[in-house]
Amino acid sequence: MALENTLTIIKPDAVAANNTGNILAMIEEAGLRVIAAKMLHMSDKHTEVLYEEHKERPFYASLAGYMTSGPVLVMVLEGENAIPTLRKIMGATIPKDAETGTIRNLYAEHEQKDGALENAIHGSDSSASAQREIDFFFKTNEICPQTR
Ligand code: FUP
Repeated sequence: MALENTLTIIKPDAVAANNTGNILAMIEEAGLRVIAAKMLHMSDKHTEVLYEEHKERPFYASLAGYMTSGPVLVMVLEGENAIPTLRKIMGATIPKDAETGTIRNLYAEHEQKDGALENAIHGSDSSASAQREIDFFFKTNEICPQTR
């Protein structure tokens, strides 16, 4: 078991639907701890950096429109195997394929709107991505690891 940090974003659809607390409860129940948090309205630049690997994909424009459509809650989570633990409770990228009881199954729209896939939550997919994403959204002194 390894103590890891990962980055999560509660996306604009889930914030707008007032599901922030429900999703946070699932994150905490999974044994993950919030060690940094901020609400922000993502810009096109934020989206480009977060989703740099998707920049050339046909869905990028709808993804950027979605991610900049409303405020998000960005957090650093700490826990044993935090990266796969979060990915497991998120469920599959496409909400209608997400396993029953996962965050995307419970809190994301199962039908795509205007081609945009709105799936409630982001979680880093590897330790390299987690480090890159945490460094992009947070300064070192904004991260508060557990001390008691
Ligand atoms: P995930 O790691 O589960 O967030 O999935 P990806 O990195 O593959 O996708 C990132 C985001 O791109 C998704 F959250 C939604 C969007 N996307 C689409 O809109 N259409 C697709 O076909 C794939 C991804």
